[in-house]
Amino acid sequence: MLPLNDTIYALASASGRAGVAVLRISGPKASYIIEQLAGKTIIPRQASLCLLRDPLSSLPIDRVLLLWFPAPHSFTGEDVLEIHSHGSSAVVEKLLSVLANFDECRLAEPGEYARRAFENGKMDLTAIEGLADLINAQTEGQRKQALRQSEGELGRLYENWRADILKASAYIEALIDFSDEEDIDETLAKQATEIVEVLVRSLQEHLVLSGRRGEQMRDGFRLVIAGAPNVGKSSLLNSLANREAAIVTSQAGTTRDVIEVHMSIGGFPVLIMDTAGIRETSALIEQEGISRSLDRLGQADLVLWLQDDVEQELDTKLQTTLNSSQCQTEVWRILSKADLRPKPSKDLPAVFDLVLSTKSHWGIEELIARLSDHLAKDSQTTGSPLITRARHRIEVEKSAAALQDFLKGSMADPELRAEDLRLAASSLGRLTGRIDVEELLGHIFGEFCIGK
Ligand SMILES: Nc1nc2c(ncn2[C@@H]2O[C@H](COP(=O)(O)OP(=O)(O)OP(=O)(O)O)[C@@H](O)[C@H]2O)c(=O)[nH]1
Ligand SMILES: [Mg+2]
Repeated sequence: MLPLNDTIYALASASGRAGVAVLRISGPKASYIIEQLAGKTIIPRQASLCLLRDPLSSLPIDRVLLLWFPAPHSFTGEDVLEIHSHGSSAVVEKLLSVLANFDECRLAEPGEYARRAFENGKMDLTAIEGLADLINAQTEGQRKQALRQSEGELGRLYENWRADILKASAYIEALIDFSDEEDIDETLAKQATEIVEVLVRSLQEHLVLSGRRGEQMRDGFRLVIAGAPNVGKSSLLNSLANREAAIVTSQAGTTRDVIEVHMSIGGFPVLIMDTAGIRETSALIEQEGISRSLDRLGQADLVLWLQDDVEQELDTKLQTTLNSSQCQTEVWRILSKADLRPKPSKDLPAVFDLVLSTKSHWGIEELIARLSDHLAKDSQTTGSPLITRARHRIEVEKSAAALQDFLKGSMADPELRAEDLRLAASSLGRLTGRIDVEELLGHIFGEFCIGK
């Protein structure tokens, strides 16, 4: 771990030419730095216009705005100084080199400000993860969810649950102490059980409600385009992406690798995957491509199954494909190349959800509108905050399993029941960073760039 008593500094705004650049200094030397550069003390939390001078030469550096946040009322919980200077690289370089001349003052490591905020109890781990997501948010839905999490909503939920588990633990500990008085024992066991029953319901509801929705919002909803060769899958990908992302030819078996395109549909992040057409083949490369298609179908959140024909045997083909890929998710059946049919909408068999033609750009808008509705329904961000990471899901599942062990187990072994509760509480504690998280920290803070 890096020493916490160093004063750290970094450019908080993006590098490159800009109107204004923001440098952030955090640590015990910050107030000394103000005096040395500005030649005066300044009022906390008020913008002060100052001419900064290099303390070695007394020559002016830049006229800047200073913001001064004395500890503990700052982002990191330490003394923090923000310098809003002119945004040229010359000004920024000069300021950084002047700061480097101060003793016990060094450039911050990536994520070090957030780490100090965590160490000083300013934010729990889920809030820090939310902050990383907020900085990286690319769609409106991601922004909303990340903001809620960075404000500590998820952390508070987990901490409340952990407090309830500790309450139940206290009853069990008391039961261990009074173990010779039967009626007291019974009451204590009953009180602990009541708390745990409510908790199990809440945790399970949280898992079910979140489904994969929180993770989808963060990592993207996985939309897989699949079907037989040559039905127009790659053409559909290109139409949706509005660019020639995949090669289209009249030859069946054109696409071999999975082609991924990230895009935003109705404010939601979507990862669209175009896959190799599925058929029996002896060609080695194509076989590998098809095995990748099946793989992606197994992980899909929604499948667009394309057909350019309406033959009965295609139903069997779809079914076999879904079985062999272990695809559990919703499938929309789409009749492609509608321009080749005389009256596309009238002879549409009921099995199809949609008809489209990429050639005449027909039905594409409707598909996007339906996807947009589907995502909105699937990702409502009201109600309790959602699980956004696999790390959260795993710990909540572990905690729920330990609580169920508690309910299933016998009260004749109170020590074992106490251990169930301890396990349940420590899973939740790891989520907010209350306990043994050292090994996790490097990973989480590594997501940040320098200056955050
Ligand atoms: N008439 C018509 N032709 C289309 C349409 N969409 C695609 N095609 C043609 O169908 C052929 C196959 O298109 P692709 O998009 O490469 O089909 P694919 O499903 O990706 O094929 P594979 O990658 O081989 O599995 C090309 O010649 C396209 O020009 C359409 O809406 N109407
Ligand atoms: Mg293709």
